[in-house]
Amino acid sequence: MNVAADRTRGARRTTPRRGPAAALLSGALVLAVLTGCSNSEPTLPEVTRATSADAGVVQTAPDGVQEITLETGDDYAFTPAAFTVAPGPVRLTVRNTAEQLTHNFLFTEGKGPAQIVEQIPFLGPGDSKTIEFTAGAPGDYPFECSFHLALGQVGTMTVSAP
Ligand SMILES: [Cu+2]
Repeated sequence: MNVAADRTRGARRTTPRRGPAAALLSGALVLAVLTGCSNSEPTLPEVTRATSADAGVVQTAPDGVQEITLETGDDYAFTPAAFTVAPGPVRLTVRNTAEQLTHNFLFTEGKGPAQIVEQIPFLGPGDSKTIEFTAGAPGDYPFECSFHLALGQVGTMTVSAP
């Protein structure tokens, strides 16, 4: 325990008891502060999540498959929201570091040059799931978390030209 804390405890011990008037006054101050706070507009959680170093890095596994890991959390974002792979097999992991939010991952229907049907239908807090698919025609493949599509949880996978 540090010295400052000890000093505070000592001071509290020697403080004379306050009367009911003082208690009422401090209660009124607390109310005033709370009322002040309630004026602020509700906002979406900030993206303060720290992303792991491996997120978004496309690597080739020993079996020759391209691997990439995306992260999401207690916000409405994929990190990174954009990445590029070469045509060929892809092993994509989505890691949900959230304590509260459940997400999913799917390629947006009817948007890319071809439909990639593999998806992660449900990714609970703390879960990490992997799908494998083949990246075919070059172009941009939009993906989304359909639970939070309205909150802008989307991204784009680009398949480069061969
Ligand atoms: Cu989501």
